[in-house]
Amino acid sequence: MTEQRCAVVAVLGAPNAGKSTLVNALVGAKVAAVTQKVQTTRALVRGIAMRDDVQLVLIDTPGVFAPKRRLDRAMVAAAWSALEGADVVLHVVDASAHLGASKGADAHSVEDSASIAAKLKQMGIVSLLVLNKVDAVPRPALLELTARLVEQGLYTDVMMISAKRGDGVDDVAKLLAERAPSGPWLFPEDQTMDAPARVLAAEITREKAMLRLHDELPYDLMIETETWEERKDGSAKIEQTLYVARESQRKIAIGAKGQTIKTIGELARKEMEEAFDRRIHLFLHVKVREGWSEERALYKRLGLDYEAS
Ligand SMILES: Nc1nc2c(ncn2[C@@H]2O[C@H](COP(=O)(O)OP(=O)(O)OP(=O)(O)O)[C@@H](O)[C@H]2O)c(=O)[nH]1
Ligand SMILES: [Mg+2]
Repeated sequence: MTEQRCAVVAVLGAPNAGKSTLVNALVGAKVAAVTQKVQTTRALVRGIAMRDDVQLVLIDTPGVFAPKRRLDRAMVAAAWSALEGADVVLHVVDASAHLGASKGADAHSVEDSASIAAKLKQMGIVSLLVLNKVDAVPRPALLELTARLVEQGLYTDVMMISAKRGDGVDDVAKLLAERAPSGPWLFPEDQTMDAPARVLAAEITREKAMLRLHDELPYDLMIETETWEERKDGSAKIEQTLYVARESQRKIAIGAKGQTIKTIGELARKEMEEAFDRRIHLFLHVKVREGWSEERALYKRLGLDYEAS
């Protein structure tokens, strides 16, 4: 038998760069929530992929940005902690943000991305540059941007991809497999993620809730899977609570005649049935929990450091 090879890959980048989209595409299954809002990913998510008999353990991280609140600080600290034990670092950069940088969110993305590059340099870490969202960028501008980023001398390789369309994703997998050191696989061959099913179930619902409620309460949502009951017919009954910070938000989340929460629940249930390959009975409750983002226990559950500075 030939020696096994395995690469632990840290996927770093500014918020909204497309890190989770890329990890899902590499794994070939949904392991991480994706939305058009920044700060979707809150803790480290591991996706596992096999390529040419090489195991790729992809660590999706929260976007790195200048943190203000406690939760922000813990998320950014978690992102950097992904470097510990990583064999390869991917720096995912949103090419379309760099070319539209006059707008607010895009300007943030460029700044955050530059500070990631600076910190990697300071730490003496070389990474692979993944220029994402090339589907949204004209070719000449893309080449000019690439030249500018490569000039910094921080990257061993540059890949231009569209994680959303899947363009170039296989090239990323191939390169990662080539760079993988010898070492035993860390997970069984057929496993695609290491989070328990109830965590994935909560992430699925949070994604649907964020997509539905993004104008009203993008960041003030937390979902917990309270119960998971196996039924004799092979289906599962899942009860989840969607926590919001204020009573006014609870009304928004429920919507007129309960229509909003019903829609969120239907979308989440459909995706769970696909993810878990079985029938799901989903029950969603909405509760107010003031100051949940300051609760110590929550950080522990998400694997975040409450005291992160
Ligand atoms: N046009 C285009 N959009 C993309 C591409 N990849 C991702 N997106 C979109 O960019 C947005 C952010 O994607 P995510 O994968 O959630 O980004 P992220 O880096 O994980 O974001 P955070 O977890 O918030 O840090 C979503 O609306 C995606 O659909 C791409 O290749 N092209
Ligand atoms: Mg993400």
